[in-house]
Amino acid sequence: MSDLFSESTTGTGERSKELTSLIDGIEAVLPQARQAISAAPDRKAIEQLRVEFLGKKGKITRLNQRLGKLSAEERPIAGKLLNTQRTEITELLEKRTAELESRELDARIAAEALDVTLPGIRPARGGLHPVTRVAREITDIFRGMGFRLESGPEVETEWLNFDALNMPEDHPARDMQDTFYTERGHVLRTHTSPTQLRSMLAAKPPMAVVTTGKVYRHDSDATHSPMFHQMEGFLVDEGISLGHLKGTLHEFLRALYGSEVRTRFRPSFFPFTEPSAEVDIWSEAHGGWMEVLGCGMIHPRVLQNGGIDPEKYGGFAFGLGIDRMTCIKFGIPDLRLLFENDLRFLRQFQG
Ligand code: 2NL
Repeated sequence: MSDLFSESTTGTGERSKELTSLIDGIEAVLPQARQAISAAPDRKAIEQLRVEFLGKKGKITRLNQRLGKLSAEERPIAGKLLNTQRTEITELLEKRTAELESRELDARIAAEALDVTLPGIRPARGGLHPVTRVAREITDIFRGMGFRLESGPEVETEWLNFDALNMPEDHPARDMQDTFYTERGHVLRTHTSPTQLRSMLAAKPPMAVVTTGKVYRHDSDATHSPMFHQMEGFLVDEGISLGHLKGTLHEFLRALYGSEVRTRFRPSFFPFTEPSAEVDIWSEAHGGWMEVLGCGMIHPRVLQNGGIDPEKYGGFAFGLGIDRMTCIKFGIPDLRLLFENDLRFLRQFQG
């Protein structure tokens, strides 16, 4: 049968019964192993077969223990045969393992394959909030006239939010009912004016600045939200008059509402401007004058608090509610719709 067997027995008489039986045992193992290994479905089965054939209590090991019962002449014959069988089984296990690994890899590649020709899943398209759109439209007009855009913190010192703006301790707007107080000496800004003062303090005239952002007041109904958006602007230089204020705002309103717009300046009062005015536009749809802006010449005390010499410089300032402007522009009946973020509402302003 085996070359080893015939080689080793040439010349020297009969082989022992023990050797014959051991060789039969050894030669029976390989076909068994070959059959089992080729049928092993996975690597776990391979491991079990490795233990069954080559492990400490495995078939090959047990046959190896029987070598001790052979004579010194016969032992190498069976020993050599056992070694070649062990090597053979080891190789079979390795080959099958490699085969299974490559099959696993093929399966994974097939399972994870992407068809790059399939149409993608389109992300839903977003749009700018109508308040953002109007804020950009308005600030773009002022930027076109040479104003620069600035923003500032929403938690402000009481000093910048009130005192510096000529609103003393007993001013009604400082009342707990209107203002959200945070930690000592701080408030959620009730207007963007403190940011304007920061701009004044940070630079020297001539300057022209617009500011937009969220402001907060303790107030909530169809026309008041506790958080709303304001835009303010100011210009400071030598020799600034009410004429500059009227010209600038008239130009702004023509750019926003069209060159046919009719405007009206009406005397008013703000603590931080003197004189002060409110600006109306004529609305055919509304059948009357509609207030859109507040403005005035910056109060000398406010200029001083902004680090500007009121003897040398003058300036004008103005403010408007962006949310109100948005409602007017799109005919939105209730301010609260702007803050609910209902997609059915917001989708109407995509574009
Ligand atoms: C309105 C009116 C106004 C200002 C805002 C201002 C700011 C500084 C100095 C002087 Cl730092 N004035 N801002 C002036 C007049 C009116 O807003 O109706 N806002 C919604």
